[in-house]
Amino acid sequence: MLSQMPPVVVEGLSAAFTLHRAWEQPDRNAFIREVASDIRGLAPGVHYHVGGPLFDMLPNLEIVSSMGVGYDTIDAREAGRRGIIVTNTPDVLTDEVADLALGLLVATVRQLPQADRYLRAGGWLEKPYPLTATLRGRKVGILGLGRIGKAIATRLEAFGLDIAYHGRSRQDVPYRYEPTLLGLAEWCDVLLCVAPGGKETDGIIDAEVLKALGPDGVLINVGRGSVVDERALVEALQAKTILSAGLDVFADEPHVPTELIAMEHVVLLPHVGSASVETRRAMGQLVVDNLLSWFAGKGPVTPVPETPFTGTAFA
Ligand code: NAP
Ligand code: 8YV
Repeated sequence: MLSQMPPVVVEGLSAAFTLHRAWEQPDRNAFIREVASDIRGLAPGVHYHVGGPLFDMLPNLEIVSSMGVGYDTIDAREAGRRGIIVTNTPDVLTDEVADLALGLLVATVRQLPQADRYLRAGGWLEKPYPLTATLRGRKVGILGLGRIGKAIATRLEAFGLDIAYHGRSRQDVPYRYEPTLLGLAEWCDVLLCVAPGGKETDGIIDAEVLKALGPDGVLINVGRGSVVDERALVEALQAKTILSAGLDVFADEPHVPTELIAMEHVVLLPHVGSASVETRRAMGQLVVDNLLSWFAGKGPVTPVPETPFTGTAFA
């Protein structure tokens, strides 16, 4: 384990395997080199890049069990080339993140955190809180209609809002498909990003897309911060060429641009989409289950597409 993970993972892995706790060592890299030949499974934890250089250090590595559905910090293609399995934690967090996305959308459009701050500061004693924008009649464009995107769409239907989506392919769903992201931004006035990070999506929500979203436009991002060109977003918000943004994810977490922090008309969350006790426990259990299953010779439970299981688990 490279960085400290929740108790369910530490305890679950310690009970079944020899767990090397790299995060407790004064020199993590020296420690990894020391135990390298013993390491057959890796539970990296968060904020740790796992790719070629680390694989080079671990000649007997068979499986990387990552916590989180997004695995943009892991070079899964390189793992695949080397015959190393990568697993993630899909599905168990889908509804939790979708709930958070809807909460963030309402909070952003109706200014819930700002209104809370207003009351606490005594503003209500002076005069009512100013009227806000509305969610009514809005058209929501979802970038990334996957598991979480679909769970968000179901909730948006209940809110009575129009829905369209963009992804690399059209799906058999009752929502409008926009073949380009720019087309989606032109159509909608809420752009909701729940797309994965990585090279393919890096900065695709750029100045042009934000301009297309328009002056009443709201950006909600629960996908990855890297998908948004943060400089362009700051400029669009400062110039008010878009109305507002609700962000759960940032390009360089936990660092958030000071310009965003200084703005009153945005809602900022510290990457809490899946952060309930129950959901984090379920994610952690799946990290453990992938390793248990693999080393019992039954294959991984949830391998990522770049490293499909071909029936050669070690017993
Ligand atoms: P998923 O089922 O794999 O869905 C991802 C969707 O993104 C797919 O519909 C895919 O559609 C689309 N996509 C992939 N590459 C794209 C590209 N280059 N351009 C446009 N669309 C693209 O994954 P999920 O379970 O819904 O999770 C989605 C993401 O949410 C994760 O990768 C993670 O980054 C983020 N997430 C955030 C939190 C949080 O706490 N805020 C929690 C969980 C997950 P096509 O294949 O048709 O392109
Ligand atoms: C986690 C996430 O906060 O699943 C993801 O992709 O972004 C979040 O659920 C993160 O992976 C840390 O475990």
